[in-house]
Amino acid sequence: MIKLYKFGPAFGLRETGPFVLKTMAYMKLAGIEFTEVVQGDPRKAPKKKIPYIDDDGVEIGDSTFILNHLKAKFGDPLAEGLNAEQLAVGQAVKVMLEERTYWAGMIYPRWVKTDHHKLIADTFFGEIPGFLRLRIFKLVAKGVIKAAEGHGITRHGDAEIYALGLEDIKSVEAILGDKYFMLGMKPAEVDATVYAFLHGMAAEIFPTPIQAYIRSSETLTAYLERMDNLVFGTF
Ligand SMILES: N[C@@H](CCC(=O)N[C@@H](CS)C(=O)NCC(=O)O)C(=O)O
Repeated sequence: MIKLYKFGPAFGLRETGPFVLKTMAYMKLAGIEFTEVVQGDPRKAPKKKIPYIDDDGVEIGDSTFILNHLKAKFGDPLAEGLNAEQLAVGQAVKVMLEERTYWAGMIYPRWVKTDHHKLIADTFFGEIPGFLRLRIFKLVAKGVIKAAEGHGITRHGDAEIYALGLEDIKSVEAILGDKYFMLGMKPAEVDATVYAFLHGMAAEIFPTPIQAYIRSSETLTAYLERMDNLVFGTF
């Protein structure tokens, strides 16, 4: 049985790692069985990031390579009936959310801004005694802030960063329109990414202009509910 290494639920979210939730959503939508293992330490992962899977002793890191492995092994049921243009739209939306919106809507408000540092430190490093906890957290946050600088998102001002994220979210909303799923009436691979990232960015506990927009959009909230029901079977 495939083992999926994840952070686990917190902050009122199904899972704190959007790339983990994407992978879970994909496997559930594709009908692939797996077990979940909590792994809070990315240094133990093959690519030093979470998620990774263990498939019969073979470890694979990175959600895209995990999905590629699963598609090679089990086929690609979520691509059935889709044409090349639809698949390309899915690919573009996926990369937008994972490589840009993620930085504007999740990394920046949670790790770069200091508003929620205590909450995050207490959640992720709760087992470390109080006097050390914030110091360890600050060390980890320093690495994330450096990565955000390298990515480039923090070269912009606060309003600019959220404006970039909002452009992306509004594009997702426009593509979704009145369809049930991003590419039509049945869920596709891109829906795993869209669901996971919207779910994370809509978290009540982390207010941002992006969160407010998602929560105020009937299209996006109905989609989130639909996907959540489909993935977690809460109909
Ligand atoms: N491209 C990777 C991204 C995974 C990722 O960024 N995971 C983050 C948590 S959301 C992580 O493990 N960060 C730890 C670190 O960078 O040290 C994927 O698709 O799986």
